[in-house]
Amino acid sequence: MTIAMNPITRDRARGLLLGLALGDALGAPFEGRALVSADDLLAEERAPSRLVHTDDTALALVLAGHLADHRDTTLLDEDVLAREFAEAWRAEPWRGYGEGTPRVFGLITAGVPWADATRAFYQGQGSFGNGAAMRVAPVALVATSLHHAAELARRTAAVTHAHKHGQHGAACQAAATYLALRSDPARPLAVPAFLHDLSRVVRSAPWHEKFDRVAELVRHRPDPEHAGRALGNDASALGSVPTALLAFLTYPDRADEAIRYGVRAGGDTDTIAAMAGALAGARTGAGSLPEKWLRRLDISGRLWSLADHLT
Ligand code: R7I
Ligand code: MG
Ligand code: MG
Repeated sequence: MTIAMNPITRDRARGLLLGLALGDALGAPFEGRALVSADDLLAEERAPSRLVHTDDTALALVLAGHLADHRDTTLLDEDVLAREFAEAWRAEPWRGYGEGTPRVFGLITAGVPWADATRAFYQGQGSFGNGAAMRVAPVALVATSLHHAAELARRTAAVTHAHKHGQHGAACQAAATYLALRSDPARPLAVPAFLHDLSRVVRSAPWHEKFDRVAELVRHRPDPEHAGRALGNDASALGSVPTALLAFLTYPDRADEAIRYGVRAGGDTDTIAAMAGALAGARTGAGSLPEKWLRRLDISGRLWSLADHLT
């Protein structure tokens, strides 16, 4: 047991949500590109246009709002949460949703219970996509323990992702965010202990193999293209959550660099950078995020006030 129980400050809660949204919005223009050069990313960083968030942030906002609404009661009401996710998609279907989740949302909107809707695709097993992991970070703000973070995450995942790896992905990202949020920023992050703690709540051989690979890669500090190839950069949970973890563990004290690393890993760039940004922002706080990025972000104000509601 290595968890430092530092208090959650408002700055770190804001950093979690804003880091997620910045990673999403900076990564979005490159989603699906195998390679993202440093020059291409720099051009995007310097552009004057608004940074526009996608489904990753839109659904994280829904979840954060849901947790704030249920803070003093049940924390989660899965039936309500499923409907709230589906409503967000119906209101803004153009926000870059993948192919599978909108089909689930369509069934939920038509009145099909989420437990049936999520199994209607992928041969009854449900999705192992990263869509539950990308939006899950806010649960770390209300979880009372590492196990609680993982358990809450699995419950939020189940309303869209029935497959065990979709749920492991959410548990991994939520538990990692919990650890990042509670870590002592005045001390270097202890990577082996961090990964050991994650392996206690994500009990699955393929995930443990990924954690071992992350431990090795952190030591060698590969460039992000190599990391994307070595660990994965697709839209599956197992093929993207560990890569975001590597981005954070490579730059635990530099949220901007963790986000850049996530984008430059290629593939599912918005989602990998969103997850890396949530982790790093939770450790370093909103004060560490580049001002010039925050000024361009389309929904800074809402994220800011939700973070304050949740702390
Ligand atoms: O998980 P999900 O919401 O996707 C999130 C992604 C992020 O990149 C967002 O930024 C947005 O672009 O979408 O949506 P799903 O469609 O359920 O899963 C994502 C992808 O994982 C799918 O398009 C499939 O390619 C793959 N996938 C599967 N493939 C085969 N068999 C997920 N589950 C399966 C499966 O069981
Ligand atoms: Mg997206
Ligand atoms: Mg994506």
